[in-house]
Amino acid sequence: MPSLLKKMLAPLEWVADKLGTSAEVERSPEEQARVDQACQHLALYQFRSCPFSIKVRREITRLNLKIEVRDAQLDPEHRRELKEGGGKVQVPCLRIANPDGPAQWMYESRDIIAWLRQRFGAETVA
Ligand SMILES: N[C@@H](CCC(=O)N[C@@H](CS)C(=O)NCC(=O)O)C(=O)O
Repeated sequence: MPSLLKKMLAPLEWVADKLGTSAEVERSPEEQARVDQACQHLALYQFRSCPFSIKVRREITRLNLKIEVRDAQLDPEHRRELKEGGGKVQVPCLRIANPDGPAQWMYESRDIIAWLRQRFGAETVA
């Protein structure tokens, strides 16, 4: 997206982010507890007003997920983690911790949203 257009759209995206989304997925308390536990392995590296990050944050809200959101624009430590772990400073990026090996760093808003829907959209949490 051209940067001027991106700057012009940013305030609208911000308002939509704040007002436009509410949790749509409801779970039993037990199911939600399992989902919350699974989400502890996830962290979203993002910029506050990046439209691609906003899209992913809205989907996280819609799916009723408690995923830690890390600011890779203003927080130098998170920026460094993203660059060293994922290989580049591009957001959004979902870090998926793996207890048995190295973490997975998933870039591309579309891929992240598709993964979250597949993992948490249906009521199947391993
Ligand atoms: N195709 C990517 C585009 C992501 C993108 O362009 N992100 C911008 C911020 S909005 C970025 O990370 N730019 C790198 C930088 O500003 O350092 C997606 O959908 O996630």
